[in-house]
Amino acid sequence: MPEPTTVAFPPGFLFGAATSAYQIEGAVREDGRTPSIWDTFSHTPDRTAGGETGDIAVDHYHRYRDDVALMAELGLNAYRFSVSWPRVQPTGRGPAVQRGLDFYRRLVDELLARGIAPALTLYHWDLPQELEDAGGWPERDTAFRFAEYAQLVGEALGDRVEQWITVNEPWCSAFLGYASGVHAPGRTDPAASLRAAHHLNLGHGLAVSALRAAMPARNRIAISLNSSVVRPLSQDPADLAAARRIDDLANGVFHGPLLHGEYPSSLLEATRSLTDWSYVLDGDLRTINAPLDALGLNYYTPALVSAASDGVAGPRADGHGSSDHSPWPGADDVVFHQTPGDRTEMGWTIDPTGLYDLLMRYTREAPGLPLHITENGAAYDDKPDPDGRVHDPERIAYLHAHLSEVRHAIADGAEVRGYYLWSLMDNFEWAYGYGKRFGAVYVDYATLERTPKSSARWYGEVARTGALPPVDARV
Ligand code: IFM
Repeated sequence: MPEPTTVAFPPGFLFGAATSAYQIEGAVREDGRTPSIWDTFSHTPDRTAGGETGDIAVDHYHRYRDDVALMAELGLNAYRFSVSWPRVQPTGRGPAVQRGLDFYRRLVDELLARGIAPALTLYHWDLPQELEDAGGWPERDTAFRFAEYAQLVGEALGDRVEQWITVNEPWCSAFLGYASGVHAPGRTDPAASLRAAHHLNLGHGLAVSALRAAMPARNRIAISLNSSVVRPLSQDPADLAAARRIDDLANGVFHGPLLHGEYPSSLLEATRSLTDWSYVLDGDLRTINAPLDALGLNYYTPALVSAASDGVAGPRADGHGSSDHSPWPGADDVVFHQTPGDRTEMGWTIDPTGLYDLLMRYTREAPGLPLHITENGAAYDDKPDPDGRVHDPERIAYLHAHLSEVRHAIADGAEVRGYYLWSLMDNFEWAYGYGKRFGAVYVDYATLERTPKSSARWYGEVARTGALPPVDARV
């Protein structure tokens, strides 16, 4: 019998971890930072589990040096983080606050000194509250405010950060924020959510040109989409049409204008009763369609859908929190089914083939565009053993299976350049509070002490060697 072999990744492949500002930084009132929509939302009764907030989070603002040292010790060669907009530009307008920028400059310098490539996300959901008070993402002006903020950060950090991501998961901002209301700002207005989606797209496009003007040409700009793999329950034409509708709302609404310069006509048709799309002004699609240097994909689980037999869907098993309001505008007659298979603590079915399918889809739709998996990971109910160690074999199995599919896609022609595990450490999981642990590093929330789980050591070894060990050697 042949010896089991390791599976090597291409030289220079980035093995990183990802976080976002509100989920880890804390220090919400320091150095001139003002509230974002997530501060307001999490401080509103009944919006987050147990009323938990990101006030302290995991105190990364004060512990960033130790966190970077830990990443280096583990062996990671890349780190994706986000900049808190209200820390840098508190009201969402006007000049930058130097102390806010200085924090990110110190963080980036620390990363570079340890050989870890920074990947900076400009918007991971923390809109300055003042901009929401002025109308938020459904308002066109927010897109222009975002481009101005992008320029400020580009000017300050463009000399040392080469990888830039404009917006993280605009789907969540638009549809969880403005349609189902399970995310900040908690509005439940389907028409507004579609306007928000367009203005997030426009903000991205305007930010791309602001960044290109402000930064050295070598820097690379991307966007991170939580593109869904949408599967029909059957080949029945009604189920295929349902899958198409959800695919338009999950994917087409973003990669249509971003990659092809137009919204899918089927999306415009299906949402006609909610909106006439008249806020898509001349030139917007050209702005949004600005060439990208890479595409970021965040993948967790596929969606399985069918048409409702009586035309009315029951409760949605779409994994996006519970709300009486759907995050799928104009698709109330689509049923979401639980995909069979093992699930993570989020209730999300584990299906690594979805990641392969997604990578191959983008390889077909955007040939030659480098792809980065900017998030992938799993929440488990991790607990320290009596000896203080945290063993998480399920997470190792999850990572192994997904990284194998990444390698499989590379072998089949996908230009994948990097993979970022979500998340570096346990943190504030939005409406779920601190109850869902996605970290490779365990955080004791009473002491804020960090303990690498066995998956962190395992993943560090993958990063160090650039290869996946044989499956049997994974735990
Ligand atoms: O924690 C989030 C992250 O902020 C965005 N993508 C999904 C993760 C897990 O839910």
